[in-house]
Amino acid sequence: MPPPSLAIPVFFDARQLDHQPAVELHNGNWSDYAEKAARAEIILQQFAAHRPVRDHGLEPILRAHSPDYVEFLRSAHQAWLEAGRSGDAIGYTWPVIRRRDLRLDRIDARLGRYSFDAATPITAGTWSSAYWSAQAAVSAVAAVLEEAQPVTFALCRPPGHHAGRDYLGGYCYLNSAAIAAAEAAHHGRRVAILDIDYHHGNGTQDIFLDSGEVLFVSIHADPAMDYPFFWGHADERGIGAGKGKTLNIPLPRGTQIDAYLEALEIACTAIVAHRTDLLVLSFGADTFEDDPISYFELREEDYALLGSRIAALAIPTAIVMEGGYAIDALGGIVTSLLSGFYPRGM
Ligand code: Q9C
Ligand code: ZN
Repeated sequence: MPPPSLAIPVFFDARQLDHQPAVELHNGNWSDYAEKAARAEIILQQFAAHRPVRDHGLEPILRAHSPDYVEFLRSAHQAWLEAGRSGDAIGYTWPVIRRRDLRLDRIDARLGRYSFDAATPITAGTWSSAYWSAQAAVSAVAAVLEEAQPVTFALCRPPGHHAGRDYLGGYCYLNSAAIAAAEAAHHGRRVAILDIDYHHGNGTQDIFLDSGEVLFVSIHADPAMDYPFFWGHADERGIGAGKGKTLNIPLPRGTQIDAYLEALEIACTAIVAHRTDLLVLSFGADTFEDDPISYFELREEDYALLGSRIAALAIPTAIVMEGGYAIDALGGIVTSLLSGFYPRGM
């Protein structure tokens, strides 16, 4: 049997490595930026080959993000330099009080308007990396739609699931999973997103919260304890046409594979009930026991169990990489997950 790397198409573009912030604000200190380019390089080493990412342009991105936010992201670092600043652009004032739609020019005002945290700097290479990360996800969905691939893997980096329609945060700029899901929905598929990153995918949830177009199911650390705190609670179930199309399953710190699989069972039931015919899996490897910023206790071999349970749904699946910061372990974790999908028998 060939290794999964030969069976599952992998999408990655080298421009995704351009984005390399120096530091982030972590628990009150400036510390080394955790979302390193090396994360992608170490995962890539697991595969004999990867497929070129096709440029689908701005159209799929604009299904999930507002035009003014996209324009901000493209131009923000240049505007930062033109304001006489150096290094990475980062906001420091957020309009949380009676927020009004003011169109301000000052770069610091725009950074506050279009972000929700201070852990997500914009560098000269950020737009290029986020753009190609999103295109990798669209390419992975296109291979499912056009080639009837049962499972594809977009090696997205920077990640995307914290980014909303008009804001960045949590190391995320463009929401690759949401963009991929909207692309599939645009092609008439019934789409669900299953988000199994350690952190709640608040951006993805927010993009689809009131639309009903896409089912969003997330298993994550209880936001009462962990980032992003303000979203991901069990009572968030969707709004208006989206009522019942958001399902959050928060779990306590210290969660191990048995309890995790019980949550996954509930998630799978919802995905089947939605009559999903295309699944986007937002995959974070930060549920790993040795992740430096997270507190679940999954072992490398557990990811094969997650993969095989999701594969047993027998729903064509585009996997989109999200977080995971135990860099040396990432290759083994991704290989373990994909081994659960292979062979697929569809
Ligand atoms: N002291 C993803 O896994 N860090 N993003 C906050 C905590 C933000 C994680 C600082 C963590 C974001 C995609
Ligand atoms: Zn995460």
